[in-house]
Amino acid sequence: MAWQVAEGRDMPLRIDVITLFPEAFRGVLESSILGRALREGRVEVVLANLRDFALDARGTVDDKPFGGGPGMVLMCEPAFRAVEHVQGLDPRRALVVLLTPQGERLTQARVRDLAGRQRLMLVCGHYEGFDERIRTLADLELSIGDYVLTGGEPAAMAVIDAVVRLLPGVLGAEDAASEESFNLAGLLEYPQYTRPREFRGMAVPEVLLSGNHAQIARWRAEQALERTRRRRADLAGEAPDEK
Ligand code: 6GU
Repeated sequence: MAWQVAEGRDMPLRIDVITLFPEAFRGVLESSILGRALREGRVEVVLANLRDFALDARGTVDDKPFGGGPGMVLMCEPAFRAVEHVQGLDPRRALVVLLTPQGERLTQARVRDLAGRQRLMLVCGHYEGFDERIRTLADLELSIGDYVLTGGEPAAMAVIDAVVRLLPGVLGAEDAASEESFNLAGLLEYPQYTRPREFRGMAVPEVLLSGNHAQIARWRAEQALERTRRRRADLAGEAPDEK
């Protein structure tokens, strides 16, 4: 109906997480902004334990790699059973996201894309790796940076946090606006200060105390651009400074 098009979503985002460590998510999901978003029904997070989908009663989910080598590899069957079962828990088809250091590097543009979906399923890899065939379950593989974690859980938490803060009503109107103006411009934030005006010889820049809002806005824009050039020339669309 014409008057319903504004939001583009008639149910809150649902995020399913498949993990060997569901308990690791509890604290993160209860904390401040995420906790409030969940309590207010702005997002739904459903945790599934991969071990519950093992073929044997002992809950075996990993095995030795064919061809030899160190460590254990996540087996196909539990992963396929888990993803297929969880997919069926809701009529909306979830975008299946595999967390792996070999995935696409997560960016704010991808976070915006994910925040616009109806349903996500985050699958956390573990052990030394997973059977290559598990990749066929994924619509998308994501990494949160060029370093190696012992498992995908901290990466899944980072994805959840970054996505949920973009959902309607999760942050105040001011923060939502700053996401638009600054992150869309692709710049780092400008420096911020609060009381006291002077602390251990470090003074708050005069312009911020001036009450001249046009001048303050100009100073902040200059600072954001300068900071981005110095620290992240890649974001400013310039060659990085010599180290
Ligand atoms: Cl998604 N998983 C693991 N194990 N390590 C990572 C990662 C993911 N992203 C960066 N490092």
